[in-house]
Amino acid sequence: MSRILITGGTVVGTSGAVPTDVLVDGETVAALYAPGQAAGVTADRTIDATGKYVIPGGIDVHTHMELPFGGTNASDTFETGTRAAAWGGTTTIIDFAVQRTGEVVQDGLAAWHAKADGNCAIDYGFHMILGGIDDDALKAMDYLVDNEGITSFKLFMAYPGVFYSDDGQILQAMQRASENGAVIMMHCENGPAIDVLIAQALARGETDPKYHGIVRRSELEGEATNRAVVLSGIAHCPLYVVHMSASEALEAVAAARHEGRNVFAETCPQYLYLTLEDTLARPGFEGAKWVCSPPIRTGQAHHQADLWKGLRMNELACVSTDHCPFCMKEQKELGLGDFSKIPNGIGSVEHRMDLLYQGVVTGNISLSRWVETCCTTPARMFGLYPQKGVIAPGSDADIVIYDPNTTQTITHETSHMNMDHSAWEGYEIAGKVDTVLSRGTVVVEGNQYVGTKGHGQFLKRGLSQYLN
Ligand code: DUC
Ligand code: ZN
Ligand code: ZN
Repeated sequence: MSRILITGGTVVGTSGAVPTDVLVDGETVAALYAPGQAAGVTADRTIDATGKYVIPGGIDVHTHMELPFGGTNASDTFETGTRAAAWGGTTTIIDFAVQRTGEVVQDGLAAWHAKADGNCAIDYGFHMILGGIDDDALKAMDYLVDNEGITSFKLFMAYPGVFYSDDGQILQAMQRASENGAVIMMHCENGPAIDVLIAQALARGETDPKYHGIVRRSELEGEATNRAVVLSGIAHCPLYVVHMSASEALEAVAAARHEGRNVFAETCPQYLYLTLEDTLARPGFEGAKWVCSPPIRTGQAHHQADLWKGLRMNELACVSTDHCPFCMKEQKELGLGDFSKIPNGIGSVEHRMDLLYQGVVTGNISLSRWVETCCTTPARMFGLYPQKGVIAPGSDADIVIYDPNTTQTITHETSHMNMDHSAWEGYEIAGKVDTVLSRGTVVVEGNQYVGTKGHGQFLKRGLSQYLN
């Protein structure tokens, strides 16, 4: 295996940015050198990173490749989605394997392995969605933690009839997690109440995409988040609230954290940058591009400012994408004339690192916090650290060389996700991914993808290291 010396760059970690040369030997980082100290070091290849940041590869802990949802399948396969992730400086994803109601958990997991095995450009792990909690599913949780490297389980307070669990089921799964050490990840929206509001809106003839954002009210995300926090307190289990979009939800998590509870949360770029008025409310059916749940919130309230503050204050631990792409043609179009039938999801796996870097440019977060929320904390939260999430001797050489002096504009034509549009069309980005290494192999350089399908390996994860 080859040795690569990355010289002249500034390594960014959670505690700061320091000019450092990095030696990669085979699949791992071999050594770090202060400037000038690597003079006698031999390598097969030297990469000049002068003027650039050298950061740990991004970790997106919330993706849905090929998810069957809303009568169709998310349009990125593991092959196309992980390649797009690599383009954008993400070198690990954690996708959600699915147990539907009535299915055996291990069968759902086997189906997900079959989709991903041999197809991925970068390393990947799985969380498990539990859509049917019964005695067998509870036993399966122990089995997955002990044997399969799956240490986090997602439950849904929304989508009755699809993924929904009631409060009793949720409490039982949380009690099991408190025994086996797993993290419970929660989709916090009050689904039964939302379904009533959906039916009432449709009966009034309110069928356009914008009503998706109106009926899925932020109070119902706040209420569900609070309920999840209370239930996890009773069960004494760690709780990780996924894709947070609303101030009311942040308040519930912040209050629990203030009490010292093991309650964590993530948000996603769409909630930090997009507003209902600019997206879902566009004329005609165009708003369908941005239908996701929880929905993109109104710009008239202060959700975005609160989420940025939450990121700065560690009330929000991670930024993921909830990458769940659907094309307009034949997919989003399923909801023409009925917003509730539009498949829920946005594709962003390629743009997360760039989009969050804009928070550094605008002063909303620091350079270190960018790396912490997008790379390091995701690894620690989900049992991958220090193999992933840090540039240190012995860690996997998942490395991104990021050029802060190049600008780019996001367009569908220049993106690599398997979609017929971009939710980020026209977004100006200050900064650009220059070179990406995945376990010591260069997979992106010189504006080319040079990786291979099947390079990515399944990661058996340990327990969350945030709890140790
Ligand atoms: N939200 C989405 O937008 N898509 C997939 C599932 C989810 O919870
Ligand atoms: Zn969800
Ligand atoms: Zn999701």
